[in-house]
Amino acid sequence: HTRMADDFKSGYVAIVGRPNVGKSTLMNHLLGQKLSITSRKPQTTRHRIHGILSNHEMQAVFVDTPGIHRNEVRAINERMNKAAVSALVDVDLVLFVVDSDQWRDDDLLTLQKLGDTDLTVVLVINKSDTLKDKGSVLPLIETFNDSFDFADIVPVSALKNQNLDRLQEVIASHLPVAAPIYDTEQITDRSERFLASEIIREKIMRSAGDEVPYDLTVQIDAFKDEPAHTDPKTGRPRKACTFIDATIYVERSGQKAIVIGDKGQRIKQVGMDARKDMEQLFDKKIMLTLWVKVKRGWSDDERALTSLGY
Ligand code: GDP
Ligand code: K
Ligand code: MG
Repeated sequence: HTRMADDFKSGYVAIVGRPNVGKSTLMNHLLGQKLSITSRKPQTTRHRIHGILSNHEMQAVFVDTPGIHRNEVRAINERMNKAAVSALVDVDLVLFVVDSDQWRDDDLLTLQKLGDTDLTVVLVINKSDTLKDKGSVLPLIETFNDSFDFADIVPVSALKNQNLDRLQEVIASHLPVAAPIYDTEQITDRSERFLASEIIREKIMRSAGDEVPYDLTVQIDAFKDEPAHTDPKTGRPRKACTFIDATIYVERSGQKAIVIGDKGQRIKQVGMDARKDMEQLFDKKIMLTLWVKVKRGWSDDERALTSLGY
């Protein structure tokens, strides 16, 4: 048990910005753990998730948000918008993330919303690895600086882990002196059950690419930890293992066929990839069983959304 420094800092840090600028990648790489799922598709992140970074001087509780969507009519998008906005209530710091190569009016629009608050905002210019000429980021800085009073500006590459140490220092400098919010051993506020369903969803989104919309969801039907034991029949030692049964819900039978794939190839690969990630994240042996079912119109149905945990 080590004694906490008197000037230990802690607080909530919201990561906001347009879809696909790299918010989830940034959180994962700051934590050194893949907690939030990522893909090239916008709207990959549907849920709010806390990622907890603790070191000897601070604890930052990152809030990865779904992007803020405009002109969305369907129930699921309204829920996502609410999650994005409510993430900003009571945070100590906002990381406003932009893509160094592809910034546009949408970014400024999100920034305007922040302008109405008195939040401390750090501009994080991500994907700096994609810039051939580092100087080309200067007009971006100028434009954004004109429209907002940032506490700091930090260029990074989340994917390549460039300048993330500097970003950590900047974050610590803006957090209030306070005791840690979560246990310093903890890395997320989410259950393994939840993380398992997100990992499966990521593998489908990545593998099925543009063929399935984001209208699919994953429900964990069973999550059973079996401790290490001696098999009563054979007398042989059995390693600890977690049995996970999950159902992938899609909206149409055509989508079901796509998720399953030719001769079941895709679902088999999804299962193997998901299991690998889970074993790494949970640090235990996993047995994963996947099912695919059609649940018509679930993303428009408030009742169904609630039963699936939104
Ligand atoms: P989000 O929608 O803002 O959460 O974005 P994601 O974290 O899902 O990332 C969107 C895409 O950008 C993914 O394909 C990432 O691999 C990619 N990406 C994220 N950060 C970087 C970066 O620093 N450099 C490059 N080249 N790509 C990145
Ligand atoms: K994304
Ligand atoms: Mg995301």
